[in-house]
Amino acid sequence: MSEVMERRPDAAARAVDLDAIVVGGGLGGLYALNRLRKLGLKARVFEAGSGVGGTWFWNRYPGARCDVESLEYSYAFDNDLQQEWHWPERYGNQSEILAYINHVADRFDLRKDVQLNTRVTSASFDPAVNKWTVRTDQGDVVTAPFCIMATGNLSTPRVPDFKGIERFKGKWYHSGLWPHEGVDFTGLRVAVIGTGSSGVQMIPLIAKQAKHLHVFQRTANFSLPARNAPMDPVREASHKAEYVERRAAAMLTPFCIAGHPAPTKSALDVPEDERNAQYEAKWAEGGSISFLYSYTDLLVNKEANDTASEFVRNKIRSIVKDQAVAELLAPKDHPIGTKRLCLDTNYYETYNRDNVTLVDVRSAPIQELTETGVRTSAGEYEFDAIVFATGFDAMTGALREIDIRVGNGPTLAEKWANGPTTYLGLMISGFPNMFVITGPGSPSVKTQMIAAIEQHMNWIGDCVAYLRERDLKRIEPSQKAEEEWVQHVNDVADSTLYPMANSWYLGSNIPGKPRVFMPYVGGFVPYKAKCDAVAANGYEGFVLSR
Ligand code: N01
Repeated sequence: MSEVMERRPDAAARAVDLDAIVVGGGLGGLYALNRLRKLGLKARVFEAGSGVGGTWFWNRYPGARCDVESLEYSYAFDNDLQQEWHWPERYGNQSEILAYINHVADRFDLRKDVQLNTRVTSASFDPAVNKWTVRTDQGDVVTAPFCIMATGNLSTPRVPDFKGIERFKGKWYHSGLWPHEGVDFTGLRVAVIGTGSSGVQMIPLIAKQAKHLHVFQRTANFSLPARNAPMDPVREASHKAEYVERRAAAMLTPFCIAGHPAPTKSALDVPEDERNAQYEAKWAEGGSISFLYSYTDLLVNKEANDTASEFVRNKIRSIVKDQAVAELLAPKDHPIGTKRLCLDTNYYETYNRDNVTLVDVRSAPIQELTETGVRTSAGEYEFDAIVFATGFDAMTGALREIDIRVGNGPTLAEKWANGPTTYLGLMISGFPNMFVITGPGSPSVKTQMIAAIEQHMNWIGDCVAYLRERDLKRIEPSQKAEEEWVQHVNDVADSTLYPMANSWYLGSNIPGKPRVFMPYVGGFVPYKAKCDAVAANGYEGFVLSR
């Protein structure tokens, strides 16, 4: 960690005027800083954590690993960077990805403009001077014409408000706020609550350490084997030889990941044995994208999806020895892929261990935490440690926590009381000169996130350059353009099976959150084409002014 990062300037020295303020020092914020610097802008990043890395800084739970392959899940903006970096495994784990992000921060000398340990508390736009004033919990007051929210999609961890949580005498943890020194569960009685991607990754590893592990499952989730392995040097070399072409090819896929030939057939147009052989091959290969890309219609046709869902249910039944447990683990309430499809290493196998018990909290919900553990409507369980793998206030949580307003107008949280509205997921009408990286209404979490970040920030950089070249001081979407985009995002989601699942895509994991499908699932290609056309047409749908 550099000296510059740790130095805490005094309050007076911190009242500064910049060209752009970036909120968040993860993959989005760091790339934003790099891009803004290339335009000659003076920018500063504010980051709440004590290090850069965002998601990969906070999520240090056992088994934390990306579900996109490491050769894909990295920045594309600098060919030397992608040629030089060596990923040791097929999928990067948390510490490898964090090391990569720190390497990027050093290599591009980003740290001197990143202020750590600083949480942005408010951002207010003064229409008289067309400037944002951002305040932080460290007393900073910073002004700039542009504010870029790189606040992340899964950055507001959520611990359910269980009655009695303060009484619990053991230790509790959340996957997204994991202690840096790690946690040793050896010999302990442990509960994991939640079976999303985080739970599915940590459960096999905690089971190996704990005296006994109880997994509290409310909704069974589909998971596929990741088939992680050490990086194959031949594969790495051939990938690197074609890196630039592969990145370009990725931009022509729905999710910005190259190497998976587009499906050509409906699942219903092939005989059952051929279909199952196809699923079997994908299961053996590992990875979620390739599995869901087996046929054209797995995410739009329930009957087609049933074939894939049933294949995976049968796999669960074949792996888990106790058939009652297998049936509980086999999801029946949503089509495969409509909640984030998990990738695991020995997840279902873990339920064959003698020291692991699955607790169904759908039929017998958790009522409260007690001094010694968890009480459900079916009984009481004693624990030394409880792990909440209960997810995040996704996509809007981090933005709603900041007091964002224009003049004396309503806050962004108030504007979004009935669900987030944006134009292209990039900007919000009524909030000029504030850009969001991978905001709701953009493909974001339905793509390779780093590619989505780069596409957004390149668009934002071009937009800022366009305004500055023309001495334009202000940009915001028209109400009409925003309404039409929101309608389009909803129409596209409604043409798929996604709304059939109660997922964080819909905000349904947060009590009281409006049920609105947040990511754009029309695919990256049409989305980028729309963004590019909007820019080429003089920022169509936006109001630009002096
Ligand atoms: O969170 P989740 P996550 N009582 O919201 C349960 C990314 N990610 O941290 O489904 C009992 O998916 C909840 O149950 P239900 C990835 O995009 C990626 O696991 O709401 N249970 C669910 O089982 C992912 O999708 C990677 O009924 C409660 C779980 O907690 C996203 O982050 C790794 C409960 C939450 O699952 C979020 O994943 C990790 C309650 N009161 C994360 N409240 C990789 O790249 C919630 N639950 C591999």
